[in-house]
Amino acid sequence: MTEPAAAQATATIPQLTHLPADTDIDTLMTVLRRDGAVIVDAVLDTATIAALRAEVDPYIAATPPGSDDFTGRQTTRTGALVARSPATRALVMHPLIRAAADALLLPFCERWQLHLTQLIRIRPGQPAQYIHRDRWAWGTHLGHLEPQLNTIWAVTDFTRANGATQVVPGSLDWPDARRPEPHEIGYAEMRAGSVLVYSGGVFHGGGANSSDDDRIGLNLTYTLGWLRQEENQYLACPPDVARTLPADLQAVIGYAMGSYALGYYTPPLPPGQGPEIVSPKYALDGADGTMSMGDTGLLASITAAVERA
Ligand SMILES: O=C(O)CCC(=O)C(=O)O
Repeated sequence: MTEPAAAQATATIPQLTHLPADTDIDTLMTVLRRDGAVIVDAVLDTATIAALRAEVDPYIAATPPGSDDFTGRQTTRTGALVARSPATRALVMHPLIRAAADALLLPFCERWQLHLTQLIRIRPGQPAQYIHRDRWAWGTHLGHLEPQLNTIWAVTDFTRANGATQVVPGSLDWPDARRPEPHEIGYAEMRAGSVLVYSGGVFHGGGANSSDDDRIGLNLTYTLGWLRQEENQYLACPPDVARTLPADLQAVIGYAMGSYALGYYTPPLPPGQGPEIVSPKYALDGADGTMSMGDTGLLASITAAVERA
């Protein structure tokens, strides 16, 4: 018997791989490297999501929609979440995501860093977003190295109807100019508390929301320590706020050297009243005013890499 056209179309939609919350990192990386994206189910419980929403909902409610088609005229994007939302901080530092960032990004840098924090609320009536690669934030200058690890935490359920992220599994090695056919596009359908993990190279975009409800995702992304961050963390989380954070989070948002010589500063004080050439960490604790571009471990790491090359 011939299947109706609608059933055939459904059958050919690519499916994203779902892994359990206790997945090991090797399994996650195998799928991520193959498909460019993977969903880890049920990582957060309802109490954690409720605590997050209590912090961020007032900011989301006050955020106006985008003013162009890419950001979405029926989509709101709310940032500065490290500063605004303590519950977000635990997700930025989630052990599974940090392990994935180590595996994906450390081959190309001495340190990785936070790239952006953004609550993306896709509202009813929002059409599907242009399918793109997030690595195009840096244009097409980066060749084939992997610059970015991305997550979207499902704050609400993600369904095909309410705007689940469109993802093209297996598109990592596509030329930039290739456009996906409808049958090549999958949908990151997942329950609230799950997380879509995807690379900077996979083709994807926000989905169309044909439902009556908002779809809310918490986009937390990471990049190589030597690249410009998409959300300027020094303005979004200035020293007075960053000073109150744990040291490992301070370093991840950027208050650390990106490599031996990347990111130092000199406090612009009168002659003799402050140090010269110190790590940005000095702006938080003033602890080590010794003139140094970075720590000797970073210098040794670069020297060893140069000698191997
Ligand atoms: O919200 C989503 O599902 C994806 C959004 C996205 O890819 C973007 O805004 O760059």
